[in-house]
Amino acid sequence: MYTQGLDAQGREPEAPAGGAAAERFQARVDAEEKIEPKDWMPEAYRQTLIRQISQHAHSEIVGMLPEGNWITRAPSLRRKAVLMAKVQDEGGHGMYLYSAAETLGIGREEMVGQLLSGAAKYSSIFNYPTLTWADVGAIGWLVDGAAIMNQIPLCRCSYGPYARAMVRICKEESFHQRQGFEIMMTLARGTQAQREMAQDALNRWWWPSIMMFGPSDADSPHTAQSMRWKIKRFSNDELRQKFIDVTVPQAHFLGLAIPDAQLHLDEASGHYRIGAIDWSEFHAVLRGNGPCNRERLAARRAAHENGAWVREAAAAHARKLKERAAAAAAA
Ligand code: FAQ
Repeated sequence: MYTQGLDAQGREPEAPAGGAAAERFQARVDAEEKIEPKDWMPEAYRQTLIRQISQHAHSEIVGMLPEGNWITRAPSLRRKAVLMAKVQDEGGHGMYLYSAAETLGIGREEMVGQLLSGAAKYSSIFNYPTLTWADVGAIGWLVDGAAIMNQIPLCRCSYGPYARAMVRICKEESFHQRQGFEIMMTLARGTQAQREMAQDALNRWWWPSIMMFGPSDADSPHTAQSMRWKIKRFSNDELRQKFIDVTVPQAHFLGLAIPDAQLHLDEASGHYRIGAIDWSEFHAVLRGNGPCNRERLAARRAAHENGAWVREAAAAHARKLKERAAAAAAA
Protein backbone atom coordinates (compact mmCIF):
# COMPACT_ATOMS: atom_id res chain seq x y z
CA MET A 1 0.00 0.00 0.00
CA TYR A 2 2.76 2.44 0.89
CA THR A 3 6.44 2.65 0.05
CA GLN A 4 8.02 0.25 2.50
CA GLY A 5 11.34 0.61 4.29
CA LEU A 6 12.06 4.14 3.10
CA ASP A 7 15.75 4.61 3.56
CA ALA A 8 16.91 6.96 6.25
CA GLN A 9 19.52 8.42 3.85
CA GLY A 10 16.89 10.68 2.30
CA ARG A 11 16.40 12.32 5.67
CA GLU A 12 17.77 15.80 6.02
CA PRO A 13 19.60 16.63 9.22
CA GLU A 14 17.44 18.07 11.96
CA ALA A 15 17.13 21.85 11.74
CA PRO A 16 17.53 23.76 14.98
CA ALA A 17 14.23 24.46 16.71
CA GLY A 18 12.75 27.62 15.24
CA GLY A 19 15.05 27.35 12.17
CA ALA A 20 13.86 28.22 8.66
CA ALA A 21 13.03 24.59 7.79
CA ALA A 22 10.97 24.18 10.96
CA GLU A 23 9.13 27.42 10.22
CA ARG A 24 8.38 26.34 6.64
CA PHE A 25 7.18 22.99 7.95
CA GLN A 26 4.79 24.61 10.45
CA ALA A 27 3.53 27.00 7.77
CA ARG A 28 2.69 24.01 5.54
CA VAL A 29 0.87 22.33 8.43
CA ASP A 30 -1.01 25.57 9.20
CA ALA A 31 -2.01 25.82 5.54
CA GLU A 32 -3.49 22.28 5.77
CA GLU A 33 -0.95 20.83 3.31
CA LYS A 34 -0.30 17.12 3.77
CA ILE A 35 3.20 16.13 4.85
CA GLU A 36 4.47 13.19 2.79
CA PRO A 37 7.15 10.59 3.64
CA LYS A 38 10.04 12.20 1.73
CA ASP A 39 9.25 15.75 2.87
CA TRP A 40 11.41 17.38 5.50
CA MET A 41 9.90 17.06 8.95
CA PRO A 42 11.14 17.78 12.48
CA GLU A 43 12.55 14.63 14.09
CA ALA A 44 10.12 15.04 17.01
CA TYR A 45 7.18 15.05 14.56
CA ARG A 46 8.49 11.83 12.99
CA GLN A 47 8.96 10.19 16.40
CA THR A 48 5.52 11.29 17.61
CA LEU A 49 3.92 9.75 14.54
CA ILE A 50 5.91 6.52 14.86
CA ARG A 51 4.80 6.29 18.50
CA GLN A 52 1.14 6.99 17.84
CA ILE A 53 0.75 5.01 14.60
CA SER A 54 2.61 1.95 15.88
CA GLN A 55 0.61 1.96 19.14
CA HIS A 56 -2.52 2.28 17.07
CA ALA A 57 -1.44 -0.68 14.88
CA HIS A 58 -0.66 -2.79 17.97
CA SER A 59 -4.11 -1.93 19.37
CA GLU A 60 -5.82 -3.22 16.25
CA ILE A 61 -3.85 -6.49 16.37
CA VAL A 62 -4.26 -7.10 20.11
CA GLY A 63 -7.87 -5.92 19.68
CA MET A 64 -8.58 -9.03 17.61
CA LEU A 65 -8.21 -11.21 20.71
CA PRO A 66 -11.18 -10.31 22.95
CA GLU A 67 -13.75 -10.77 20.17
CA GLY A 68 -11.84 -13.60 18.47
CA ASN A 69 -12.53 -15.46 21.71
CA TRP A 70 -16.23 -15.64 20.69
CA ILE A 71 -15.99 -16.72 17.04
CA THR A 72 -16.47 -20.41 17.84
CA ARG A 73 -19.34 -19.62 20.21
CA ALA A 74 -21.33 -17.03 18.22
CA PRO A 75 -25.03 -17.87 18.60
CA SER A 76 -25.81 -18.31 14.88
CA LEU A 77 -24.08 -18.82 11.55
CA ARG A 78 -24.90 -15.22 10.58
CA ARG A 79 -23.38 -13.85 13.80
CA LYS A 80 -20.30 -16.04 13.29
CA ALA A 81 -19.78 -14.84 9.70
CA VAL A 82 -20.17 -11.19 10.70
CA LEU A 83 -17.85 -11.53 13.68
CA MET A 84 -15.18 -13.28 11.61
CA ALA A 85 -15.35 -10.46 9.04
CA LYS A 86 -15.06 -7.85 11.78
CA VAL A 87 -12.07 -9.47 13.47
CA GLN A 88 -10.40 -9.88 10.07
CA ASP A 89 -11.00 -6.16 9.37
CA GLU A 90 -9.16 -5.28 12.60
CA GLY A 91 -6.18 -7.34 11.41
CA GLY A 92 -6.30 -5.42 8.11
CA HIS A 93 -6.32 -2.11 9.98
CA GLY A 94 -3.20 -3.17 11.83
CA MET A 95 -1.50 -3.94 8.50
CA TYR A 96 -2.40 -0.55 6.93
CA LEU A 97 -1.13 1.19 10.04
CA TYR A 98 2.17 -0.72 10.23
CA SER A 99 2.65 0.19 6.54
CA ALA A 100 1.93 3.86 7.29
CA ALA A 101 4.46 3.80 10.16
CA GLU A 102 7.05 2.15 7.89
CA THR A 103 6.99 5.23 5.64
CA LEU A 104 8.55 7.09 8.58
CA GLY A 105 11.65 4.89 8.48
CA ILE A 106 10.95 2.21 11.08
CA GLY A 107 10.76 -1.50 10.19
CA ARG A 108 7.84 -3.75 11.01
CA GLU A 109 10.07 -6.23 12.85
CA GLU A 110 11.24 -3.49 15.18
CA MET A 111 7.67 -2.37 15.89
CA VAL A 112 6.45 -5.91 16.52
CA GLY A 113 9.49 -6.49 18.74
CA GLN A 114 8.52 -3.43 20.81
CA LEU A 115 5.01 -4.83 21.28
CA LEU A 116 6.17 -8.32 22.22
CA SER A 117 8.82 -7.08 24.66
CA GLY A 118 6.22 -4.91 26.40
CA ALA A 119 8.10 -1.71 25.48
CA ALA A 120 5.27 -0.34 23.31
CA LYS A 121 1.79 0.47 24.51
CA TYR A 122 -1.48 -0.65 22.99
CA SER A 123 -4.96 0.52 23.93
CA SER A 124 -5.92 -0.11 27.55
CA ILE A 125 -9.36 -1.32 26.47
CA PHE A 126 -8.11 -4.65 25.12
CA ASN A 127 -6.95 -5.79 28.53
CA TYR A 128 -10.48 -6.57 29.68
CA PRO A 129 -12.10 -10.01 29.33
CA THR A 130 -15.10 -10.92 27.15
CA LEU A 131 -17.18 -12.99 29.56
CA THR A 132 -20.48 -13.31 27.65
CA TRP A 133 -21.84 -12.91 24.12
CA ALA A 134 -23.18 -9.48 25.13
CA ASP A 135 -19.56 -8.34 25.45
CA VAL A 136 -19.23 -8.70 21.68
CA GLY A 137 -22.19 -6.33 21.31
CA ALA A 138 -20.77 -3.93 23.90
CA ILE A 139 -17.36 -3.85 22.18
CA GLY A 140 -18.90 -3.04 18.81
CA TRP A 141 -21.22 -0.41 20.26
CA LEU A 142 -18.88 1.24 22.78
CA VAL A 143 -15.29 0.39 21.83
CA ASP A 144 -15.75 0.82 18.08
CA GLY A 145 -17.99 3.82 18.84
CA ALA A 146 -15.18 5.41 20.86
CA ALA A 147 -12.62 4.42 18.22
CA ILE A 148 -14.66 6.17 15.49
CA MET A 149 -15.01 9.33 17.56
CA ASN A 150 -11.23 9.41 18.01
CA GLN A 151 -10.36 8.32 14.46
CA ILE A 152 -12.63 10.39 12.19
CA PRO A 153 -10.51 13.49 12.97
CA LEU A 154 -7.39 11.44 12.16
CA CYS A 155 -8.60 11.33 8.52
CA ARG A 156 -7.52 15.02 8.54
CA CYS A 157 -4.16 14.31 10.22
CA SER A 158 -1.32 16.35 8.72
CA TYR A 159 0.67 13.22 7.79
CA GLY A 160 -0.64 11.96 4.44
CA PRO A 161 -0.16 8.16 4.76
CA TYR A 162 -1.82 8.07 8.22
CA ALA A 163 -4.72 10.29 7.12
CA ARG A 164 -5.38 8.19 4.01
CA ALA A 165 -5.24 4.88 5.90
CA MET A 166 -7.81 6.23 8.35
CA VAL A 167 -10.45 6.87 5.67
CA ARG A 168 -11.03 3.19 4.97
CA ILE A 169 -10.52 2.21 8.60
CA CYS A 170 -13.28 4.60 9.68
CA LYS A 171 -15.71 3.25 7.08
CA GLU A 172 -15.14 -0.27 8.40
CA GLU A 173 -15.33 0.84 12.03
CA SER A 174 -18.73 2.34 11.41
CA PHE A 175 -20.00 -1.05 10.17
CA HIS A 176 -18.48 -2.57 13.33
CA GLN A 177 -20.25 -0.07 15.55
CA ARG A 178 -23.62 -0.80 13.95
CA GLN A 179 -23.22 -4.55 14.24
CA GLY A 180 -22.46 -4.10 17.95
CA PHE A 181 -25.45 -1.85 18.50
CA GLU A 182 -27.65 -4.35 16.65
CA ILE A 183 -26.49 -7.16 18.97
CA MET A 184 -27.27 -4.95 21.98
CA MET A 185 -30.70 -4.09 20.58
CA THR A 186 -31.52 -7.75 20.00
CA LEU A 187 -30.53 -8.59 23.58
CA ALA A 188 -32.30 -5.54 25.03
CA ARG A 189 -35.54 -6.61 23.31
CA GLY A 190 -35.07 -10.25 24.28
CA THR A 191 -35.79 -12.22 27.44
CA GLN A 192 -35.16 -10.94 30.96
CA ALA A 193 -31.92 -12.97 31.07
CA GLN A 194 -30.77 -11.42 27.78
CA ARG A 195 -31.54 -7.89 29.00
CA GLU A 196 -29.56 -8.61 32.17
CA MET A 197 -26.64 -9.89 30.09
CA ALA A 198 -26.68 -6.67 28.01
CA GLN A 199 -26.81 -4.51 31.16
CA ASP A 200 -23.96 -6.47 32.74
CA ALA A 201 -21.82 -5.97 29.63
CA LEU A 202 -22.57 -2.21 29.64
CA ASN A 203 -21.66 -2.08 33.35
CA ARG A 204 -18.26 -3.64 32.68
CA TRP A 205 -17.37 -1.84 29.41
CA TRP A 206 -18.61 1.70 30.11
CA TRP A 207 -15.75 3.07 32.21
CA PRO A 208 -12.94 1.34 30.28
CA SER A 209 -14.43 2.84 27.08
CA ILE A 210 -14.46 6.30 28.68
CA MET A 211 -10.77 5.82 29.59
CA MET A 212 -9.86 4.80 26.04
CA PHE A 213 -9.64 8.47 25.09
CA GLY A 214 -6.53 8.79 27.24
CA PRO A 215 -5.63 10.93 30.26
CA SER A 216 -7.52 14.16 30.89
CA ASP A 217 -6.11 17.15 29.03
CA ALA A 218 -4.34 18.47 32.13
CA ASP A 219 -2.39 15.19 32.39
CA SER A 220 -1.78 14.55 28.67
CA PRO A 221 1.86 15.30 27.87
CA HIS A 222 1.49 15.01 24.08
CA THR A 223 -1.80 16.71 23.21
CA ALA A 224 -0.72 20.36 22.93
CA GLN A 225 2.17 19.69 20.52
CA SER A 226 0.23 17.08 18.54
CA MET A 227 -2.56 19.64 18.05
CA ARG A 228 -0.07 22.28 16.87
CA TRP A 229 1.20 19.74 14.33
CA LYS A 230 -2.43 18.87 13.41
CA ILE A 231 -1.84 15.20 14.17
CA LYS A 232 -4.63 15.49 16.74
CA ARG A 233 -7.54 17.80 15.91
CA PHE A 234 -9.33 17.56 19.25
CA SER A 235 -8.09 17.01 22.79
CA ASN A 236 -8.74 13.77 24.71
CA ASP A 237 -11.41 15.44 26.89
CA GLU A 238 -13.19 17.01 23.90
CA LEU A 239 -13.48 13.63 22.17
CA ARG A 240 -14.52 11.90 25.41
CA GLN A 241 -17.33 14.45 25.83
CA LYS A 242 -18.51 13.99 22.23
CA PHE A 243 -18.63 10.23 22.79
CA ILE A 244 -20.62 10.60 26.02
CA ASP A 245 -23.11 12.98 24.40
CA VAL A 246 -23.73 10.56 21.52
CA THR A 247 -23.77 7.36 23.55
CA VAL A 248 -25.96 8.22 26.56
CA PRO A 249 -29.12 8.68 24.40
CA GLN A 250 -28.30 5.37 22.67
CA ALA A 251 -28.27 3.63 26.06
CA HIS A 252 -31.64 5.26 26.84
CA PHE A 253 -32.98 3.98 23.53
CA LEU A 254 -31.83 0.47 24.46
CA GLY A 255 -33.49 0.81 27.87
CA LEU A 256 -30.15 0.23 29.60
CA ALA A 257 -28.71 2.21 32.53
CA ILE A 258 -25.29 3.86 32.34
CA PRO A 259 -23.42 2.70 35.48
CA ASP A 260 -22.80 6.20 36.85
CA ALA A 261 -24.96 7.65 39.63
CA GLN A 262 -23.53 11.14 38.94
CA LEU A 263 -24.47 11.16 35.26
CA HIS A 264 -26.79 14.05 34.40
CA LEU A 265 -27.68 16.36 31.55
CA ASP A 266 -26.33 19.85 32.12
CA GLU A 267 -29.20 21.88 30.65
CA ALA A 268 -27.13 25.05 30.29
CA SER A 269 -24.44 23.50 28.08
CA GLY A 270 -26.51 20.66 26.61
CA HIS A 271 -23.77 18.18 27.62
CA TYR A 272 -24.06 15.05 29.72
CA ARG A 273 -21.74 15.25 32.72
CA ILE A 274 -20.24 12.09 34.18
CA GLY A 275 -18.91 11.26 37.64
CA ALA A 276 -15.19 11.05 38.47
CA ILE A 277 -13.08 8.71 36.35
CA ASP A 278 -11.00 6.23 38.37
CA TRP A 279 -7.62 7.04 36.84
CA SER A 280 -5.86 4.61 39.16
CA GLU A 281 -7.48 1.78 37.17
CA PHE A 282 -6.26 3.31 33.88
CA HIS A 283 -2.70 3.63 35.16
CA ALA A 284 -2.72 0.10 36.57
CA VAL A 285 -3.75 -1.24 33.13
CA LEU A 286 -1.01 0.84 31.43
CA ARG A 287 1.56 -0.56 33.87
CA GLY A 288 0.62 -4.08 32.73
CA ASN A 289 -1.68 -4.92 35.63
CA GLY A 290 -5.07 -5.00 33.93
CA PRO A 291 -7.20 -8.15 34.06
CA CYS A 292 -5.80 -9.60 30.79
CA ASN A 293 -2.46 -7.84 30.03
CA ARG A 294 -0.37 -10.95 30.55
CA GLU A 295 -2.78 -13.18 28.64
CA ARG A 296 -2.87 -10.78 25.66
CA LEU A 297 0.91 -10.52 25.36
CA ALA A 298 1.30 -14.29 25.79
CA ALA A 299 -1.21 -14.84 22.95
CA ARG A 300 0.65 -12.42 20.65
CA ARG A 301 4.03 -13.98 21.48
CA ALA A 302 2.69 -17.47 20.75
CA ALA A 303 1.15 -16.28 17.46
CA HIS A 304 4.48 -14.71 16.48
CA GLU A 305 6.42 -17.89 17.24
CA ASN A 306 3.88 -20.11 15.50
CA GLY A 307 4.02 -17.86 12.43
CA ALA A 308 7.83 -17.93 12.15
CA TRP A 309 7.75 -20.60 9.42
CA VAL A 310 5.43 -18.44 7.29
CA ARG A 311 7.79 -15.47 7.51
CA GLU A 312 10.78 -17.72 6.72
CA ALA A 313 8.99 -19.31 3.74
CA ALA A 314 7.97 -15.88 2.37
CA ALA A 315 11.53 -14.58 2.74
CA ALA A 316 12.95 -17.71 1.03
CA HIS A 317 10.46 -17.33 -1.82
CA ALA A 318 11.36 -13.65 -2.27
CA ARG A 319 15.07 -14.57 -2.29
CA LYS A 320 14.47 -17.24 -4.93
CA LEU A 321 12.54 -14.83 -7.17
CA LYS A 322 15.33 -12.26 -6.84
CA GLU A 323 18.01 -14.83 -7.70
CA ARG A 324 16.02 -16.02 -10.72
CA ALA A 325 15.55 -12.44 -11.93
CA ALA A 326 19.29 -11.76 -11.48
CA ALA A 327 20.21 -14.97 -13.37
CA ALA A 328 17.80 -14.05 -16.21
CA ALA A 329 19.30 -10.55 -16.42
CA ALA A 330 22.84 -11.97 -16.55
CA ALA A 331 22.01 -14.54 -19.28
N1 FAQ B 1 -4.38 3.01 26.31
O1 FAQ B 1 -0.50 12.51 26.02
P1 FAQ B 1 -1.44 11.39 25.68
C1 FAQ B 1 -9.62 0.46 18.23
C2 FAQ B 1 -0.86 6.70 26.60
S1 FAQ B 1 -8.10 1.17 18.09
C3 FAQ B 1 -3.04 2.91 26.44
O2 FAQ B 1 -2.88 11.74 25.67
P2 FAQ B 1 -1.46 10.91 22.81
C4 FAQ B 1 -10.17 -0.28 17.06
C5 FAQ B 1 -0.25 7.43 25.39
O3 FAQ B 1 0.10 6.50 24.38
C6 FAQ B 1 -7.80 1.89 19.70
N2 FAQ B 1 -2.22 3.99 26.47
O4 FAQ B 1 -0.97 10.69 24.32
C7 FAQ B 1 -10.73 -1.56 17.50
C8 FAQ B 1 0.93 8.10 26.03
O5 FAQ B 1 1.94 7.12 26.30
P3 FAQ B 1 3.48 7.27 25.77
C9 FAQ B 1 -6.54 2.64 19.69
C10 FAQ B 1 -2.80 5.20 26.36
O6 FAQ B 1 -0.75 9.95 21.97
C11 FAQ B 1 -11.99 -1.64 18.04
C12 FAQ B 1 0.39 8.47 27.40
O7 FAQ B 1 -0.71 7.61 27.65
N3 FAQ B 1 -6.70 3.92 19.04
O8 FAQ B 1 -10.17 0.60 19.26
C13 FAQ B 1 -4.18 5.37 26.22
O9 FAQ B 1 -1.39 12.35 22.46
C14 FAQ B 1 -12.51 -2.87 18.45
C15 FAQ B 1 -0.03 9.93 27.46
O10 FAQ B 1 -1.23 10.17 26.71
C16 FAQ B 1 -5.66 4.67 18.73
O11 FAQ B 1 -4.53 4.31 18.97
C17 FAQ B 1 -4.98 4.21 26.20
N4 FAQ B 1 -6.31 4.26 26.08
O12 FAQ B 1 -3.02 10.53 22.87
C18 FAQ B 1 -9.99 -2.73 17.36
C19 FAQ B 1 -5.98 5.96 18.01
N5 FAQ B 1 -4.44 6.68 26.14
O13 FAQ B 1 3.42 7.00 24.29
C20 FAQ B 1 -10.50 -3.96 17.76
C21 FAQ B 1 -4.76 6.78 17.69
C22 FAQ B 1 -3.26 7.33 26.24
O14 FAQ B 1 3.90 8.68 26.07
C23 FAQ B 1 -11.78 -4.02 18.30
N6 FAQ B 1 -4.13 7.32 18.88
N7 FAQ B 1 -2.27 6.43 26.39
O15 FAQ B 1 4.25 6.23 26.51
C24 FAQ B 1 -4.52 8.46 19.49
O16 FAQ B 1 -5.47 9.12 19.07
C25 FAQ B 1 -3.71 8.95 20.64
O17 FAQ B 1 -2.46 8.28 20.64
C26 FAQ B 1 -4.40 8.73 22.03
C27 FAQ B 1 -3.43 9.20 23.12
C28 FAQ B 1 -5.65 9.61 22.10
C29 FAQ B 1 -4.75 7.28 22.26
